[in-house]
Amino acid sequence: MNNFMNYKYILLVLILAGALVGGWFYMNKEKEMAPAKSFDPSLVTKNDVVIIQKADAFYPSEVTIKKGTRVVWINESGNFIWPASDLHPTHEAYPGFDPEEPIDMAKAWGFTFEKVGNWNFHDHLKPNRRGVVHVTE
Ligand SMILES: [Cu+2]
Repeated sequence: MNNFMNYKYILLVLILAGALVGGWFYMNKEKEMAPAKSFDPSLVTKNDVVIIQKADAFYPSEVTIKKGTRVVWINESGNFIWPASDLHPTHEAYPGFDPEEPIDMAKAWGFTFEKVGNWNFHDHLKPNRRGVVHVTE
């Protein structure tokens, strides 16, 4: 009887541990998949490379960064912006380089580039506004 109780107890602990580990992985995956939300421009750090989006264009529209650098778009356009990877409208050239929602006025949005390459981007709301991020090793 005692052995049987122990067996049930161990089984229960294993099930709970499995649920916890599974839940942890699930939550982490959710976090990874969710696009980073917009934030206040005061949270930009000195390690970020900043692109200001004004009403007519990105300033600058071309930046060169090292892999692992975050580029932050600050919205000074007086309207919503949506900086995202080419190709419009699917943004599949660099999956993840897409806030998946408009960025409000006077807000910022950042993306950390982990892949070396020349990543063209555009404003998803005004696709003729264009730029490029060159990412080097
Ligand atoms: Cu687009």
